[in-house]
Amino acid sequence: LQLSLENAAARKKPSIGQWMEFPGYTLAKTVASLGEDWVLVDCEHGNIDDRDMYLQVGAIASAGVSPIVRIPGSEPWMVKRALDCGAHGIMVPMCETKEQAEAIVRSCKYPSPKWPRGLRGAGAMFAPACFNQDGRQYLTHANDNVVVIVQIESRMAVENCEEIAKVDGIDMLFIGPNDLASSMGYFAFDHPKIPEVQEATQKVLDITKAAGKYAGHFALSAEAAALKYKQGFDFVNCGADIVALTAWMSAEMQKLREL
Ligand code: 3PY
Repeated sequence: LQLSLENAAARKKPSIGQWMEFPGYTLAKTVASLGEDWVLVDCEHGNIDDRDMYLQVGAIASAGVSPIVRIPGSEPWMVKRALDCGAHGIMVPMCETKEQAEAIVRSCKYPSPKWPRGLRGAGAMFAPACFNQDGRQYLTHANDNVVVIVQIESRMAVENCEEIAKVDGIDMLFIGPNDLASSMGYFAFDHPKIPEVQEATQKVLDITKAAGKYAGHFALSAEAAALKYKQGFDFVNCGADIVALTAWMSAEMQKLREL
């Protein structure tokens, strides 16, 4: 079991994912039973600590779905914890330069002939089970199997995205449209209707594809995700647990008030 974007492309179907902000094993297991290709555990903005990250990543993998972890920053120890618990992919917020992207790749790779400057320590005790592998198989294949995703979500990142996309070991550039709009001086939630944000989004998509890398985008509904897939993105979530819960509960209460 591992996230295979190539398979998704060959099936001519986008890879479909969900996004988790809440903590907990049972919730992760429930969310991961809905037929996704991947579920993202958001340790940047979610209420998810190190212990819950371990539980949720294990729950998602045991449901046959690829767990992706968004870490809070880009410190090597954050990368280490997320990969050691068994994430199939890691998402790092706010990558703005080629140097930052190179440092992230070093943190993700075990030292090897291809990655002599890899920094990852060899003690992943729990990750092999999340790949249905033993420890030796995991250590042998992790450098190739783990998907390394950096977020492009500032004006500076857009300016530098060609250099970032070319960094060996970066597999995907993922646009955070809310932060991108904020960094350009707009209200974050207005991003779909801001021409400057949309031009930057198209530029990042074109450059990412030209570099032979995958492109991802954040979305919170099927309609928004479909627009991004049609535009050419490979990897888009179509919701988030807290958004689903609050929208459903408030709609039901509203209905009840009107009955
Ligand atoms: C953004 O929209 O800025 C994101 O990073 C998604 O959470």
